[in-house]
Amino acid sequence: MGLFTATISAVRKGLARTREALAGGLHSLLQDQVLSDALIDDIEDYLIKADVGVKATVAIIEQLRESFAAGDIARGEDAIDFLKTSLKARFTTMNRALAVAPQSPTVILVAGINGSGKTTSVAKIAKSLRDEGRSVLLAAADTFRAGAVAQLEIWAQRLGVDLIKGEQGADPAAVAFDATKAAIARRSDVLLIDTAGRLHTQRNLMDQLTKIRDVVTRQIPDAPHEVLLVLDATSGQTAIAQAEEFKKAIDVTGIFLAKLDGTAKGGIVIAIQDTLDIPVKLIGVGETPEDVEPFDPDAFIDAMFTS
Ligand SMILES: Nc1nc2c(ncn2[C@@H]2O[C@H](COP(=O)(O)OP(=O)(O)OP(=O)(O)O)[C@@H](O)[C@H]2O)c(=O)[nH]1
Ligand SMILES: [Mg+2]
Repeated sequence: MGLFTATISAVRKGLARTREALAGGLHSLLQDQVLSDALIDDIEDYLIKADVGVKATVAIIEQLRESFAAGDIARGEDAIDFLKTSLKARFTTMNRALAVAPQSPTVILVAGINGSGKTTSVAKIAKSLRDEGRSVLLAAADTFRAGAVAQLEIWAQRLGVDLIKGEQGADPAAVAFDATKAAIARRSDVLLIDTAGRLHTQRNLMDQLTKIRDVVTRQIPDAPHEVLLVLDATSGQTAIAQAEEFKKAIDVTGIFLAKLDGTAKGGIVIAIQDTLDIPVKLIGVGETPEDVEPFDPDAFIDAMFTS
């Protein structure tokens, strides 16, 4: 059984801003209109503004122009259906389920730049897994930022899950080591490791991340089973550049795209699909632990366009 089998659909609420800007804008532009080259130019602008990315936009607009020229599409409204179908078609089949270890614990390492939403995302994953009846252990391996351990500790208390921590300034790899040992001893189903925010330019901090991974692997050879990179959807195309850099340091297995509710540029999911060969696995659509959804491309595109 995969993780995250039972979550409440929050994606529509989370995409409200994107839907308003993209679908709302396109709808007023195209409703009761006969399609034209000028309107197709405007559609192109909307896709770029929604952060769909140049690659997808150029390809889709080219197809749209061809279909328009061939007389296959004539009405403005039909162009929206065309966009939905073309956007959905860009998502190749990728395994978007969280990895599950053949033998517990499943270890999930969470990384990303400062403030991207890591700790909140850890709380969200912990809650969903706990609600599915799994035992969850948290590791507060952000010993760098003052208050970081306390922040995760509060989530642990609220959610009723156990936490392994070190003192502020302690070696985060030592915390990860202790937590892995504890997860094995306690027969936890899942160990979630929260880490400090870091930039790829901070060499020592990037090395620290690989050190955290290595101490886990030393105890459980096939772990971490998942390295989730938390990206902030509001940071737009720079999120993609960050992912490229993290990939160089550590084998990122999935993306948790946080803060989709805070942006009208939800099209970033398509740009990620087009440029990175890392699947978006989960999306964050708010600040509470309930605000998480497994990423489903078709449902996502529908939510982007359906009012
Ligand atoms: N609207 C919204 N806010 C979010 C989401 N995820 C996280 N946040 C907010 O983003 C801010 C930063 O979140 P954290 O979880 O502390 O981020 P972090 O990556 O752990 O930060 P550092 O540990 O300082 O690097 C907080 O105010 C969160 O409530 C989301 O999906 N939607
Ligand atoms: Mg944090």
